[in-house]
Amino acid sequence: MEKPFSQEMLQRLLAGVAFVSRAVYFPSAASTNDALKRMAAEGAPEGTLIVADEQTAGRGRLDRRWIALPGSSLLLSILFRPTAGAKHLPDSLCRGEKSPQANASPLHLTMVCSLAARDAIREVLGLEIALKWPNDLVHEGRKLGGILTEIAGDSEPVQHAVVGIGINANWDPSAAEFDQPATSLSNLAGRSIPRGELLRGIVAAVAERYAALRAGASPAKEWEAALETVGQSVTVQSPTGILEGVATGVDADGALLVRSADGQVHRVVAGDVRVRSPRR
Ligand code: BT5
Repeated sequence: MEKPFSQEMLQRLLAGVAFVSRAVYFPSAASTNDALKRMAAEGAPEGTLIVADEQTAGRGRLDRRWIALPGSSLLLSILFRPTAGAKHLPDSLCRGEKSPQANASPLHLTMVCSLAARDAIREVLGLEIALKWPNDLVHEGRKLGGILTEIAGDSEPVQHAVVGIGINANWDPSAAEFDQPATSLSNLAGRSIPRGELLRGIVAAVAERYAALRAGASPAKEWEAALETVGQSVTVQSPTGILEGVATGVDADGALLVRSADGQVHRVVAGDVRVRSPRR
């Protein structure tokens, strides 16, 4: 195992990233998302971050497990308060209008964080990865990371959201029995991954992309271009059932557009996607 993170190291790594209001290190946490959700409920400000070296109950969506070899992954959660700062606007200006903040749906935050991770992996390691709708970081069909976006309550615009990012850095998960093949950054790079440098790169990229989102720019088009899912024949398992078709793109809200054999285009907002045939 490589050198663990520490509180001092976090402080040093994240110094100068204006978005970060507080960064807290846990050698071990049940789940960084759960720990940050508790801090959020107690009033922690936007830009609070938790980083852990180990999770004893790391989670994916739908309470699936997120597995990580201690000390060899990036495990972090970031707190967003997309509506903070909009309070001073008089009701007359907000009523019926979509304020820029209202664009920060959970899926928009997933887009921001997954694109930021992709950018930092490119910049720090020179590796080109892809994204898979809605929340996976992948390389040639192998999953190397995932994003878990959770909001307080289920109302939009989002009051606060905790986004968890898990990335396989310096371990080999390829023999693990997950529901899709797995890989890691060290497998792809063939060398050890500087986790601290990557962490800083990801948080700095999140800060930049989140500022653009709050200014009203949707990341949906860029996200669509990064999704390996688009252009593929897919089977989508969603809360409303199973759908087969061709993924043709995403809309401005990030919903996946799937054209079924009868020509109808379906809008999918949540679910799991399996690619049935490689891109032609
Ligand atoms: C995800 O869920 O991919 C979101 C993962 C988010 C993890 C971070 S770590 C920091 C923060 N704190 C938490 O507690 N969670 C977040 P989902 O799309 O539901 O995928 C879960 C599935 O991925 C599992 O059912 C496994 O099949 C597979 N899986 C689990 N661990 C994996 C790993 N290390 N690498 C690749 N696949 C994995």
